[in-house]
Amino acid sequence: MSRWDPAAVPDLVARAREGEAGAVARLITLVEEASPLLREVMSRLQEHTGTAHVLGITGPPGVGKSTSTNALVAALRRTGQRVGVLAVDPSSPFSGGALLGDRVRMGDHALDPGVFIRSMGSRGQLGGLARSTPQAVRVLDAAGCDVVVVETVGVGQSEVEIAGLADTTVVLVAPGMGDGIQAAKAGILEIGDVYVVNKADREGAERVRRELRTVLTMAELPEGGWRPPVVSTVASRGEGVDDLLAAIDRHRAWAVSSGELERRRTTRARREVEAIAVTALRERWGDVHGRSELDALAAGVAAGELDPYAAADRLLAALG
Ligand SMILES: Nc1nc2c(ncn2[C@@H]2O[C@H](COP(=O)(O)OP(=O)(O)OP(=O)(O)O)[C@@H](O)[C@H]2O)c(=O)[nH]1
Ligand SMILES: [Mg+2]
Repeated sequence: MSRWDPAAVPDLVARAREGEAGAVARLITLVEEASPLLREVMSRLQEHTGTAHVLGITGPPGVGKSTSTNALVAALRRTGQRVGVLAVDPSSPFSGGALLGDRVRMGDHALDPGVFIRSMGSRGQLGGLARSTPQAVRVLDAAGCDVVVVETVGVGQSEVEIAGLADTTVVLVAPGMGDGIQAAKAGILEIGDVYVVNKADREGAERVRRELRTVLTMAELPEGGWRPPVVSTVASRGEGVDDLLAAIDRHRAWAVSSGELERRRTTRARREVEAIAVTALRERWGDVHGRSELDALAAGVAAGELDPYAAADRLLAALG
């Protein structure tokens, strides 16, 4: 059976739906590779998606995202929920394997069949995170995950955007690094639904919490809006994790009743569709590039026979 055999898709999707880890992993690899099989995979997954709650976890490097995710997974597992974890590292090329650090910190769950953990890079990927993250979420959702946690390092704008498109976005800060003020600069004060001051065992945690509270209380809130709470945790000891889960649950209930969940999912879908369309356009563009059409147009422009706008119009017409 060839690597791209479309005949293998129905079986692969069926096995993933039964929660077979190998099949889930294979589907996410197809997502990373922007495989031509994705068209069929996504059409088969469609009717089985929409039930997972997508939890975005972001914050500066080293703030404790993986440790918190590990603790959250443990708490969710105690209530019998199935959990998917996507650790997205925008600075690394896609690898298919778990990053060493994540493997160590989430190692508690490595053998649990109710937990899927996957690291995804994005550098050099077609369509980037805007396409691959929602698609990987879709795979985990269809595989029966009740919650999908997307951990992203909050360094660049695009990562902040990805994290901000979760159903519930949790922003982590810690004393002595990326405190309240720095967080505001990084733009993460706009995207959090729940804020966590992690490393509450460290000096300065209380001050960071107060600062954050103050900033969040000052923000104007529309009628019936959501005021993000601030939760303190010591993720490495699992302290405060139940409070965090309770805050997440409250946000989820509000998002459902206010219509915000639907709005966010629509926005997420819009980005995904856009990314797929732009990628397809680029591929067709590549075909045009490869043809002699552009050469002829370029020669015409260089010779002064054609103005560049007219040439571009003809090129676009060739894209069909
Ligand atoms: N003192 C203390 N250390 C913590 C706490 N939570 C996490 N750590 C430690 O902080 C370090 C970084 O934790 P990670 O969970 O890897 O942080 P991260 O945000 O996932 O890091 P990146 O993925 O590299 O951005 C590890 O050494 C953890 O053991 C905490 O509540 N208190
Ligand atoms: Mg991490």
